[in-house]
Amino acid sequence: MKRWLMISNRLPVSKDASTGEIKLSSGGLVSALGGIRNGIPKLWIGLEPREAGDPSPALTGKEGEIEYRGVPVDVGLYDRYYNGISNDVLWPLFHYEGGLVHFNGEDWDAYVRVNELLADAIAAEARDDESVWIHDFHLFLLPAMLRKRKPSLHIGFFLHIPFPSSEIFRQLPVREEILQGIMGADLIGFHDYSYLRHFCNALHAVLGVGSDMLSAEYEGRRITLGAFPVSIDTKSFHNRSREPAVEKILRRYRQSFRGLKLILGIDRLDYIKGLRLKLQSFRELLARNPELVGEVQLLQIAVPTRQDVPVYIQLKEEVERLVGEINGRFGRADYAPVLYIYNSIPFEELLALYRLADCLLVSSRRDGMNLVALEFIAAQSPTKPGVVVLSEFTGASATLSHALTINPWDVEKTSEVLKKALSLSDAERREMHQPMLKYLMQYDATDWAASFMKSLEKTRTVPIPERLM
Ligand code: GDG
Repeated sequence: MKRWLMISNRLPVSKDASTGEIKLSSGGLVSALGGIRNGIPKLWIGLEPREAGDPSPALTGKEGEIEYRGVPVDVGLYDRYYNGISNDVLWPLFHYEGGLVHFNGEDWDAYVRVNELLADAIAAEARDDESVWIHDFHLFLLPAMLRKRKPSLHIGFFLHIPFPSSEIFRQLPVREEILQGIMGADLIGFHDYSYLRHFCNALHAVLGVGSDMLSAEYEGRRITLGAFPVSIDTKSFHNRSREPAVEKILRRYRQSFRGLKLILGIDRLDYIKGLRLKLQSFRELLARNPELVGEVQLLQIAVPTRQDVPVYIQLKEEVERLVGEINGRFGRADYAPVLYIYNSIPFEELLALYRLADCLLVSSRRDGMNLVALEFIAAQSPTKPGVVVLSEFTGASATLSHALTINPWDVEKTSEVLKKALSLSDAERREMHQPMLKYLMQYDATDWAASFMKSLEKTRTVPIPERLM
């Protein structure tokens, strides 16, 4: 059986510096790829930043079906590639936050070098004709670099974040390089057709390359394009959220949240997640509906991220000021409207909260997919499921057809949708939940990966006959 090589910025595991213990990392990519169970041997290659002179061997091992192998990279170089370009240029720009972009040529050189480092490591590891699946915006240059080193490989590239409007993308000083890098792939995939459309527009505007949303011709090759919305390991989420450990936590929570309707938010504390807008909508809900004061609570888990970066520090301050303001204005001695936790929580507690909540509120300003919405649906009880209120600026809103969608910038309207969500009957909740659960059961992370890889096997870049060029 042919092996799949999966490549991402980091490995799905990390080693605790003090104890040496290997731990599975959290985050969307690990959650999606870790959920693939199909018996095909997989090797996951990712970067392993380390101090100069660190003699320890690269991290290797196996986690479920996936074997993994680290590629050591100097921490200083990694920092420029990861923080300098990936997080300070590509992340904000691809999420429409052009004002937060800080481009610098030395960081870009590091981005190029790190992509080259991975290309060398993969070329040395991969056997002829194997399929290589490259993930995300950290590795935009890798497809072309790998093709140059090993043209026999089948190279797929999948973008986990949105591809922005070409009008935004064109701002990038390295726009040609990035598109040329991606176009080294045989198959290029996005979560959603709108992202694909933006990509095609950018190809045309920047490289003058035409495409029909299905394929594009470039340097004598035909490259396949497609939308492959990511999914989750639905059955596992569904079953694990009913395990005794989760039930036990849930009983405790039901006791402490007795008599309250619960709106749940689970987000990294990132500007793309729209936490300020979320809090403003919740404030509006209470201001317009005094009868809900004392009845409804927003429980927001804000997972720390990039804690030493000024824009994230400022975001945290503003979010916490708003939490304080809402609690000060609407709180009572025995009631805090917003319960705010600046920390990540253990997986069992996350599942118990999914089951406890009446409503999940996702207010992302932009979000490639948003797996939390999918996980929430998988965890619900079929008799009295919670309702998903979902920003239309997430990839998930295109697939979760029965969620209540919001424009998070429209704070008043969002508060009305929240009120509606909290007042739905059990029958109405079921009517919304059932088709979405069915969809996720029929199309899970394994199907997502299989559909991408099947397309990749089929596409083996067809050279375009000369008479058509
Ligand atoms: C990128 C794109 C796209 C969160 N808090 C806790 C926790 N989590 C887990 C969730 C979920 C994951 O983290 C977050 O998933 P997202 O989809 O929101 O996103 P990103 O990490 O930003 O990933 C995103 C994704 O790629 C996949 O393509 O959907 O749009 O940005 O799995 O459950 N897990 C635990 N405790 C927490 O406190 N245990």
